[in-house]
Amino acid sequence: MLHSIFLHHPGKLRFPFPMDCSQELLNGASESGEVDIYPGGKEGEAVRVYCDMEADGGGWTVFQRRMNGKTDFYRTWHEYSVGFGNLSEEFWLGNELLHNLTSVGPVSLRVDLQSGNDTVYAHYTNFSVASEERNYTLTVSGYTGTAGDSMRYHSGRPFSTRDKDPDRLETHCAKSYLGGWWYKNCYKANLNGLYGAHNYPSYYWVNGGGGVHPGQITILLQSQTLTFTSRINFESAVTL
Ligand SMILES: [Ca+2]
Repeated sequence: MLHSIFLHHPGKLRFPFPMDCSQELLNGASESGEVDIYPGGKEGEAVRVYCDMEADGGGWTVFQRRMNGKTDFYRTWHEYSVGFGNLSEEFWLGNELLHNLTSVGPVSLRVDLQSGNDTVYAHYTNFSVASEERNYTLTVSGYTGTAGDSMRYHSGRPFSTRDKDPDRLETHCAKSYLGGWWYKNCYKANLNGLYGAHNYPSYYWVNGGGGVHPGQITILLQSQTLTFTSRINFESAVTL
């Protein structure tokens, strides 16, 4: 009872209009699920997202998930810009939102790859995506993890899709590898590529001489400045 009063009384919330899932974590939400966030502040529009409150301390805004291959990821520039799919299953939240979320301050990126019972991850302390005028160019650095650093190869690259290849000097990689991504020539990570095919063009994550084609992928974002453990304080407060 007290729990629900605490959660739903805006005056009690530290962030009544959370800008991302890390603020929602600080509001006391301790279970993963769908939440409205306000990336543009309280005057801006609400955006429905899925918050992961379990991985690495929680507070992660899930940006992409693939789990069953039901959603087509071979999409247009516009579709990647505004986002597509279903928050409870597979989706891409959208490049415009990705730019907005990563332009307010330091943001961490986490990629979780799962195949059967095997899971690996890649964590980056610095992640940002430029504006559409700059073709959503990727900046990523500061790797730690168990998956290998396959994203660094893509840092500095524009996004490209089946209908738009900002870098015309090289192969139209989005067409060759059936996804939308920050392709170079062409990839070491291809997390929006064709789902479930177990051969080279469909590797999601190239690591050394091999590749990973996992059954489940999630891409998570977190504001670096808001990685706290205050959830513990909240939990002790509501059990009074
Ligand atoms: Ca190209």
